[in-house]
Amino acid sequence: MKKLIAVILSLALVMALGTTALAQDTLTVAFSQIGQESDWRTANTDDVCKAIQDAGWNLVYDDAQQKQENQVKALRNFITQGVDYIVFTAIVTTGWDEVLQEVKDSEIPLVLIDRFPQTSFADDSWFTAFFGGDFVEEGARAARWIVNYYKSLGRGDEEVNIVRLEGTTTSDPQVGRSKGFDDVIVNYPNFKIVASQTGNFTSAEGQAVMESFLKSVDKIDVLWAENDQMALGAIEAIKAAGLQPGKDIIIVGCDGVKLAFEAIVNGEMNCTVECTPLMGSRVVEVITGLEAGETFPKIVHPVEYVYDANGGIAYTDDGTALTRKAADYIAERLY
Ligand code: GZL
Ligand code: ZN
Repeated sequence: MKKLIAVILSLALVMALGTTALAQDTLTVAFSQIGQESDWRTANTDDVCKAIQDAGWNLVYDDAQQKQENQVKALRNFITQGVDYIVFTAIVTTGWDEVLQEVKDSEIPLVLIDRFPQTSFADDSWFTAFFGGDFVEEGARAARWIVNYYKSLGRGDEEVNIVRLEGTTTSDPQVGRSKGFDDVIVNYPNFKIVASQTGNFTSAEGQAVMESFLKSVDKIDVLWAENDQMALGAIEAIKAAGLQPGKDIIIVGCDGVKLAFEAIVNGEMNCTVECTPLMGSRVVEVITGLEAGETFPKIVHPVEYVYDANGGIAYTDDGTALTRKAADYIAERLY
């Protein structure tokens, strides 16, 4: 009889442990990342991966090295592995319908960050939540800053020639920032974009395209670079041409990375429009919430600012938000 009780007790124990072990079975979160093209991207990768690991979850990470086909492969691998969640930022806006239909069919929840993929799906049930910059607004802020900067110098009526370094062609930030900038600058006919070409968000390509602008454009007053990395490359080209970046050519970037703050503080750059890469806490918040059965607003943009040398330039369409002095915030810049 004693033996029988011992057997029943040990069975019950195994059952209990078994279920608790199952319940505590850690989540596996997969992250399809674009590549390593900029300081922004590196900061985004580090922040999201650290947050997932700090949450105690298993991380499955894939770096697509700037190739869309690698992201498609990664998404398919995630489905095969049966991960619990997929975190995804799309290198370009198009070409995702087929693989995102497969993700939808797998019923693995999709958490979108950073760059948004266009799809032809009938509704937005294919993703749980998006968190990332408002790229159209970021482009508009750059244009508003340029106009208001010249106005602050009493030079708002001058003929101002602008050259633009575009981001990765057809990526969400390139399409959005270009549109946002165009939609504002069109209201100021004396501010003209005289050349616009992609530098693919990298400093090397930004430098090369700026070299070609310097050879082909007679008078360049302003450079608008759709990310700071390209602006930093362009600064090298401007110096090599014997010109003073930040003075002979006004330079506006986007992201708000530390190297841009340093360039502004040392007078080689004039402004950067912030686009935060720090999305890890939001990813953990959404996944934790989804685990508890919560739902989330589909599109959420972080609060973002604009930084320049002296502060005080208006950059929102109602003119209420004013730029921050980069020197006052450089200490907290970790990326
Ligand atoms: C913006 C992000 C862009 C950054 C670039 O959210 O997708 O990609 O602006 C990065 O620096 O390469
Ligand atoms: Zn938006």
